[in-house]
Amino acid sequence: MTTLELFRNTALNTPEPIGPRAVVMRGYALPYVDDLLSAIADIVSHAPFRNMVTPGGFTMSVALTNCGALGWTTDRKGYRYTSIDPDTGGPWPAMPDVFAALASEAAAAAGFRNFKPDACLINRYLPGARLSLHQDRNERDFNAPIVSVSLGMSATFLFGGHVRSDKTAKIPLHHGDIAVWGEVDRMRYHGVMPLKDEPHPLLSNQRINFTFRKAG
Ligand code: MD3
Ligand code: FE
Repeated sequence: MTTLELFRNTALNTPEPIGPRAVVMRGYALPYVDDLLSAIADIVSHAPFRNMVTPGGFTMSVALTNCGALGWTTDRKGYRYTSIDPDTGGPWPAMPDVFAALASEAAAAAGFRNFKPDACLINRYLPGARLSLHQDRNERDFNAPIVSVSLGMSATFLFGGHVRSDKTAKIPLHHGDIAVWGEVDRMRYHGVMPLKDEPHPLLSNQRINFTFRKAG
């Protein structure tokens, strides 16, 4: 085994703490990439990515869709979870078994037992897209963790504190990385810096991020 393989293998098995109850697991999703991408293709064929409008009237640079019983949406009336896709008028596509299994396994590896997400928000970033500093506070259950899977182009994740003006740490997120956070880290402010145009071999000029939540 080469040094690089040893290093990668170590990184894969050792969660990297970014907060008291927040970790990044480098490459954790790599064995699932093919399954994840074919599942996404199916989801997007039923519920396409779209750029939603915020309550303040701005169109988001990140395009999104959802799968699972509940999906996160925004419009001029506010942010919320709905069981109906406002664009299709039908339910969001079901959460594929491979998604739920990976989310639950990653949560357990980070010390959160019995995580059963009912919502998966899928974000798509093209070069220049960003996510400004925010808290995830539309879920009904703040006791459950959130699991995030990154695919495609790398991004710089901003990890802040409990007040918007708190200093932020910059954490690179690469293809295959999984982040898990809960408890004392659950309400931290966070965001994503504008994506650089550095194409990925598998996903070209896209970054896709899934966040698994217990929303209902
Ligand atoms: C939050 N998505 O959809 S998840 C979102 O990459 C969202 O698309 C981002 O924020 C994205 O609401 C970031 C990654 C993440 C990782 C660790 C965290 C968010 C975190 C720790 C505490 C709070
Ligand atoms: Fe968020």
